[in-house]
Amino acid sequence: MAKTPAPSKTSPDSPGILPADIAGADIGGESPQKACPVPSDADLSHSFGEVQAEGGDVHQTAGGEVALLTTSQGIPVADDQNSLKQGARGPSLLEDFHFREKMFHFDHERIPERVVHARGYGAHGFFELTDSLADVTRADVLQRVGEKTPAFVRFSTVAGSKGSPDLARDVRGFAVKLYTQEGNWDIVGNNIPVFFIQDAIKFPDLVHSVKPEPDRDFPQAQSAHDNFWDFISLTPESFHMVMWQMSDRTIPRSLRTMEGFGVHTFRLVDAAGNSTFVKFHWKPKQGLQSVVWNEAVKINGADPDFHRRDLWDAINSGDFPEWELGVQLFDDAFADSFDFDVLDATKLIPEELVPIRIVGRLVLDRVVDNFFAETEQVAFCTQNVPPGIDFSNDPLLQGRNFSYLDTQIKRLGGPNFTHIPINAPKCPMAHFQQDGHMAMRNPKGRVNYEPNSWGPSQGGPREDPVRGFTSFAEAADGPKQRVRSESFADHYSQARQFFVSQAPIEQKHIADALVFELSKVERPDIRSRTVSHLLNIDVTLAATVADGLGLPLPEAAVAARKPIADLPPSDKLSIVKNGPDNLKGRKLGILVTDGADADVFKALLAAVDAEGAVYEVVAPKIGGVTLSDGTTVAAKHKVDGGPSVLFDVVAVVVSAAGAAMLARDAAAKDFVTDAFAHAKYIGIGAEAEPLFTAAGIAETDLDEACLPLGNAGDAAPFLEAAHTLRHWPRELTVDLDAK
Ligand code: HDD
Repeated sequence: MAKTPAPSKTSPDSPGILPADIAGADIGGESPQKACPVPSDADLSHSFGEVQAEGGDVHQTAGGEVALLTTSQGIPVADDQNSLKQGARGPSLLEDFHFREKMFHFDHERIPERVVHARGYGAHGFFELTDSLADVTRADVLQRVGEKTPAFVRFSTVAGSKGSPDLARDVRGFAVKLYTQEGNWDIVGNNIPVFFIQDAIKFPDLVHSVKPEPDRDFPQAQSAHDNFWDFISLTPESFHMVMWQMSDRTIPRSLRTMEGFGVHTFRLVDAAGNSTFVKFHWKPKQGLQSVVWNEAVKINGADPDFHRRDLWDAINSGDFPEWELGVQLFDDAFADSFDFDVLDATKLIPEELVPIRIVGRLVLDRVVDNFFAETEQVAFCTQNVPPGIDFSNDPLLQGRNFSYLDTQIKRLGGPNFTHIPINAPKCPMAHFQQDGHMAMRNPKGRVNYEPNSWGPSQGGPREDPVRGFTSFAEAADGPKQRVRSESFADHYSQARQFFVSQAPIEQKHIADALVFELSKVERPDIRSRTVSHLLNIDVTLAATVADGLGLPLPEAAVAARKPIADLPPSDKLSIVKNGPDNLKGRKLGILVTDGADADVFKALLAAVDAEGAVYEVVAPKIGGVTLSDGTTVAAKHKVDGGPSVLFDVVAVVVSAAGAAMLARDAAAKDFVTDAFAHAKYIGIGAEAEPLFTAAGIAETDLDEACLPLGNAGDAAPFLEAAHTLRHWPRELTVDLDAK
């Protein structure tokens, strides 16, 4: 008879959490004051305490009191390591309700990802009003200066799946939910103030074209393919947005360094029913900043979570990102006199024409407790507006108002998604809606209809014609027809205005991006048709792109409206002209080896601190290095795990032996060649030269953004010089397209 092995068990008490002080080094591998807090025992017992409060029992272990593990029916679990079997080596038993329940729940863990904006990252915060808009709206949230309203924001890419990389060239969603005292207000915007299409009926086509092609299911998170450019080149109205998409706006350095826009024209409505048109803007206090394309491609490999990690780290270190809320207010007279239709979402109103009034600030100061519960389940709907805010007739907005509610029902499984805490209003609410899947908030009593005659105490809520939402009484009349208004017909003038508003280096990036994208398009006729539109925007741009593709210059596309206007440049449309002038919140990467100059290293840390910046140490071994004075420094990254693309500014502080060793290491050479190619400020320690030489950067290549770090006194001036973040003239010397 075969021997039956003894049943084995592993301890359910091993928590798998490492002690917080595991590094044991003198100096940490990253800015110590910025490090994410490691959960303490107290934090953990707190969260277990909450589970316990929901009905869990407690259980004594060697480590103290913990919550008792139960099934979701509350039945205490004795063994969560082994399924129930007929004998130790026998068949598993259907009777094992604990196994079946656990597996059933796991099998149903996923919900459909969003059809667009699937990859996103959210955080909590607040909105504070700094200038009352009581003069133009009755909206409660916009009345009292100094009042804070809880907020949740979700940033996203559009085309990629939930697991796609953060640095895809893509529009970023910027969706804000304000939990006002008169209901939730969702401003579901993007980081670009215009959109590809004018009518919502084209949205499924636009999205189908940019998503992976249906037969092969690639490319993922890319617009660089035939279907997208086929659709775009047949949709002239998209070309203004295409200019933005091909600019560095779609490869932001951080979610914290992007603007947000409500895009559409909305209405503010006062108590007397008067309406003022409004466009919403979020202006980052951190300044605008983007990466360059070659960097974006490499960041996607080095850290596909670059943006979410950045936001998480910033908030957890107390560096709370902040945006100002700006409004452009205008009346019918302006709308009538404006060159474009304010209902056309492919157009913006330049700030020079209607200045922005700053009325509030949005601060993100708390990360989520649970990604799924909050970021994944949050449901934004453009239709969520409180009394005092209303829609315009923009046909894109009108269509969105249907789509968002509809999609949430599918995605979150039923009409009760407003019962999920992240979606529930934080003000009182009462209505007669009832039942449905997963109803969590169930009214008591007999009455579930109105009117009823059960009196104030039993009869339930009643409407209030004064406090309640009333739509702006806009008169509308006209034949039913499927038409596009003539006033939407100018597709190129603002595209041209955007292009001429860019700094020369930004114009070069737009041309490079177009060449890159179209070089991935297989059909020459699609490339050519795209360039035919560019000819209506800027002849030099079109010629540069055609040349970059090796394509004969086609005829210009026929414009629906002529002449194409030569609008004045608007500096606010450029990133470079609106960038930061300091290093606050920026990251220095310091490449070190054993024996590196301790004085320089410590002076760098002090300078980083003074700048309000952060640093991370990159070293040959993750265990760290010993500096010239014997101080040990833990590394945050091993050299090949910490490429320079992860940093805004880099410094190389190495010993002579260290430089000689790194000069033979491909990843270390990439560290400096990439930093150089991406026009970054580089601090060069006294012994570092052999690494640069080995990387192909000769002494004669070094420019004014390659600064010496010969002694401790060089550290602060180096970081001071780096305030502009990039030395753009260098790009023209390292890029073949520019030569
Ligand atoms: Fe949309 C999601 C922004 C046009 C239909 N959209 C979605 C999100 C943002 C935007 C930020 C993600 C929200 C989140 O984080 O959960 N969408 C925009 C902007 C648009 C726009 C700024 C143009 C001005 N969208 C648009 C149109 C339609 C949709 C024209 C359909 C008629 N959008 C959706 C959607 C999504 C969505 C299918 C997918 C997931 C979701 O709503 O919750 O309903």
